[in-house]
Amino acid sequence: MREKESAARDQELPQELAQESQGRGAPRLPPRPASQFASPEDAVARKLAREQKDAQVRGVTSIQAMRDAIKRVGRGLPVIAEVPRLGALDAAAFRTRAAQGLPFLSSGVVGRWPLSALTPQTLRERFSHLPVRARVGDYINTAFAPDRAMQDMSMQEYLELVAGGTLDLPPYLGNLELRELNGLCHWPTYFDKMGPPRFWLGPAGTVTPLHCDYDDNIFAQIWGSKRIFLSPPHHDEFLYPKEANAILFGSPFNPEAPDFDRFPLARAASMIECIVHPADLLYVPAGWYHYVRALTFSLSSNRWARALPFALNGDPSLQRAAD
Ligand SMILES: O=C(O)CCC(=O)C(=O)O
Ligand SMILES: [Fe+2]
Repeated sequence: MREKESAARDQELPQELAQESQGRGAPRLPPRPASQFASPEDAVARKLAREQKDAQVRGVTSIQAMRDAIKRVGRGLPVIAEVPRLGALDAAAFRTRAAQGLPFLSSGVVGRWPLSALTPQTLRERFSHLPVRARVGDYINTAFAPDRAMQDMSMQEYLELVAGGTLDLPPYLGNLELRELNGLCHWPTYFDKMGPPRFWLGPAGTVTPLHCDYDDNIFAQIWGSKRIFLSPPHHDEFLYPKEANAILFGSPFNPEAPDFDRFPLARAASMIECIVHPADLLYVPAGWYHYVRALTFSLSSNRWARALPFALNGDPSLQRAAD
């Protein structure tokens, strides 16, 4: 069943993420955001409506209560210096482990996907016609702004654009739905309810700046490697977070080039570094901050749960009465 959740409930730049196949013919990209034309009252009403919908979908009383609970639980977590590596996990083993509230890597799942056996050349041969939307320009410092620069093009044009490899910060296909690739990935049913697969494609040097998503996340590294920094949810007090929407907070702190003059509190934040390699599956619990840089040409895909985070262990005080 295709869940009712569409582009409107997505995490990063909700309006522009999902590629809707509108009727027959080639899939088209959704329209760009029009939010900058809304009045302040409209913007507030929209934000409230979205927050209520987000809470309803996750079956929680409110997103704010869920965020607070995640941080409260975070304070009781053991401190970890590295992300543990586990083998393949069935759904029961995954859930038991995820309930500990800590990130972990698992191998033995992603490497079996047909997409893992393909190569970037396949994108040229079989998927060059796909419409894609690239993050362009200085997309780090504008990452969570609704009007950041994006460029629509075909997959072929994107691959040509980045083939030269001259830019410090290459254009990035981040957080796209590419439905044509879904059949090549066999996601385990770790979450009872999950959003559609998202794809992240680009050459070495693409960056997703520090942020946290308030949903549990399974992140599959398909081709290439990425460096990821992780920081626990309650360390937001050291990370100068800014709300992009109720379930997405961005931080201006760069763990790869720490500027402690500008962000002195960040000295107290723990930053756990991990490298994801092809065939790794990384579990990022809801509320954990993460910063991601591609070390090579890379393709990743992730899915966010749309449910009460595992770390909250079914906390009844957060559960919403049936609507
Ligand atoms: O791979 C990336 O660049 C970012 C991924 C991410 O932020 C996520 O999966 O939540
Ligand atoms: Fe994220």
